Amino acid sequence: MSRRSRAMRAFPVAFSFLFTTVAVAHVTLDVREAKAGTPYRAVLKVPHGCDGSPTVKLHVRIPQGVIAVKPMPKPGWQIETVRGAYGRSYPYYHDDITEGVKEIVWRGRLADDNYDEFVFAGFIARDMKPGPIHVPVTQTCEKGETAWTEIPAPGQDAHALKAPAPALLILAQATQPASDTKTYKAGNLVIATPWSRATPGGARVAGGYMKIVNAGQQADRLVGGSFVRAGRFEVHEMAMEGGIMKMRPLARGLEIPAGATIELKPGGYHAMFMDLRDGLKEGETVKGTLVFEKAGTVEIEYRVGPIGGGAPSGDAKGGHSHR
Ligand SMILES: [Cu+2]
Repeated sequence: MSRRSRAMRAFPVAFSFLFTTVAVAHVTLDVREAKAGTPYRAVLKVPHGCDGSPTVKLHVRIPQGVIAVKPMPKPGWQIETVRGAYGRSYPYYHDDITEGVKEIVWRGRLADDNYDEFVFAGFIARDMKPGPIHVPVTQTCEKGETAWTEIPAPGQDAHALKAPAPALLILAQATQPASDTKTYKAGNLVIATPWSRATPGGARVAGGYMKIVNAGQQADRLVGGSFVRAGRFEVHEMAMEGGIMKMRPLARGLEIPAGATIELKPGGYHAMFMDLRDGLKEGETVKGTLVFEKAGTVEIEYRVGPIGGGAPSGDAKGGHSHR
């Protein structure tokens, strides 16, 4: 490097030292707060290499509770992901998910005097407890490596650490809309609190959930219906197929035995809205119909809850109640 360029570089370095905190020199997240139960776009900022050596690899470990992770491709960089079991199931959009991306590796080259960002999208699990979580990152350079994996002890200032892991503060989940116990009647059937979930961008399907109570002496059958925002409506069940839970349409509809309460819920029976024309947003209500073999057609409204949210009334989360 020439004398001249060295001199020119001295100025910005001096200024950044005066006007910004030490943390600028670390690998950090651009947005450092996220609400439980909301999508999160993680932007990892890489301000320099390892002691002057260019970065050739960034290895990111996804913390527990950050689910449905997808890395954003970067021109000039190769992406590798490691998938694995979450060790539990998380409600997410239409289904419950139990596995996903747990590690991301970017390979490429970033000169020490350049800055770059590495992005992944994910979702903060609905039941994440408020408080800090950490995203350990290992930065490998042509010469050397920095493990951004130090986690401050309770009460300790992260600035005291040499190579702190990028931190993200989880905030309490967005408040659920007030429980709405709207019911609809069709003959001897009562349909309670139909609901759906907000859809991530571009999704073409959504699930419809509710409780159906048959107060009559005869069985009935949910054989179809409609959803104003969807091209098609189907009634689905979840079934084990080769060790994997899969959903499939119920060709003869869903039986509602006399005296029984059938719950349509994530991971179980559900209405399936297909060919969605536009996404569902939290808080809106969307009209539809249900068609029963005996009770006929009934108009209902679905309340749209958050992505990955549960039933609006807490009691709807119990086990199957139809046997
Ligand atoms: Cu389905």
